[in-house]
Amino acid sequence: MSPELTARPEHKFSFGLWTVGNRGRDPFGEAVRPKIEVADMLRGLADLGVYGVSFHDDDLMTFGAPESQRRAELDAFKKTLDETGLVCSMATTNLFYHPVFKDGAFTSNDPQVRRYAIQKSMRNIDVAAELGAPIYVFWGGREGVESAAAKDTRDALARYAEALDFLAGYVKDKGYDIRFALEPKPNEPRGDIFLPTVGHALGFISTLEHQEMVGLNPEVAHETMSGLSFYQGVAQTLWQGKLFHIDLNDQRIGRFDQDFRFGSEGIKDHFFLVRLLENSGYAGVKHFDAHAYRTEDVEGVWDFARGCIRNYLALAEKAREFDSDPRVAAAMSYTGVPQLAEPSVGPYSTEAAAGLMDEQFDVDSLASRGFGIEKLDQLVVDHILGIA
Ligand code: GLT
Ligand code: MN
Ligand code: MN
Repeated sequence: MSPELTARPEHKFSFGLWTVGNRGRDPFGEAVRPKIEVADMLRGLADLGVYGVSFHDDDLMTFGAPESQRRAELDAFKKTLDETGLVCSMATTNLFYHPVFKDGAFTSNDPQVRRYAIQKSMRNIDVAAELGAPIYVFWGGREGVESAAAKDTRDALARYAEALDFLAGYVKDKGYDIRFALEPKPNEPRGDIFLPTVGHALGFISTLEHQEMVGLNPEVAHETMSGLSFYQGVAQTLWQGKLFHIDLNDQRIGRFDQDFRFGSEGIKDHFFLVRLLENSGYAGVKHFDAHAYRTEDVEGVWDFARGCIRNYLALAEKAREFDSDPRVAAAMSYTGVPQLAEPSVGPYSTEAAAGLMDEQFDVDSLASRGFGIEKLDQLVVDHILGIA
């Protein structure tokens, strides 16, 4: 195997400003790394062959600063995007950091906070449109509760939907070419967060007024925190045509949100994930929402960023090798993988139902079959370990 393990823009990798910009603060300790200037982050990312960057309003333009200063910060960002050739691939609102959002943003019990959160989002949607960002993410980190006595969840979900309907109306009214992507997370920073998993979010989207313009931004770490299979969540999201964006990182089950370097923990899961993304025709960006270990200095930050890319490209190469191995095709055929793509009964008709009723099944013979999955899965492991 001789994969080229460095990125080119056509791979469509992206990073958030807050990822390489993470200074290692955690609830128990202060920053351990110096601030990297936005322009230096963009240059560093462009040098790695990255395609895009994403930002929160407050990453880019100083919160509460006069409009003239915010405009200057935005113009400087646009200039560096032009110089580096990077694309602004996603934007989002910081609705979690300022104390005003301690009880939530779109779902705060205080209607004035809710109106402010929607206004803050509208302002940054204008910026996203100016920068040409096609995706606007909503991560509702503060949308939740510690005590279920504090909110009627049904009201909270109604307010959440109301805010998204309003903002979708704003995008349409302005004629912006922007789609929304909701990012589920089960907990942290709230005790319980609304829309905790991919499944909850997919169900919620079907209640929205402009549901065609709302999809998901699932994150490896968040689904894994719940002990759920990220692969299965992404596969269903793709099947429902709702994979608008994806947050790639790594995580151990049952821990806090670790946001580790992509591919540093669950290698087998990530093999299947990368294979799915590569084979599905997913055309969006592959967005790394992760950060370097707190032990690292600035050099370690760039090692971290290179590692995310390297692991993705290596797994993509492994997936291609796996899919072109004739032993894999034979094992899959034995297992019946291609047969699952064939309809079982076809669409309902009275005749089809009568035909099925008349059919005789040799249940014992059907039950005696082995599916050969041990052999197939060992080929997966052999390919990942490089011993196939
Ligand atoms: C925050 C969170 C991420 C979200 C970002 C978008 S902010 O860092 O942990 O998972 O994707 O708001
Ligand atoms: Mn994320
Ligand atoms: Mn996370």
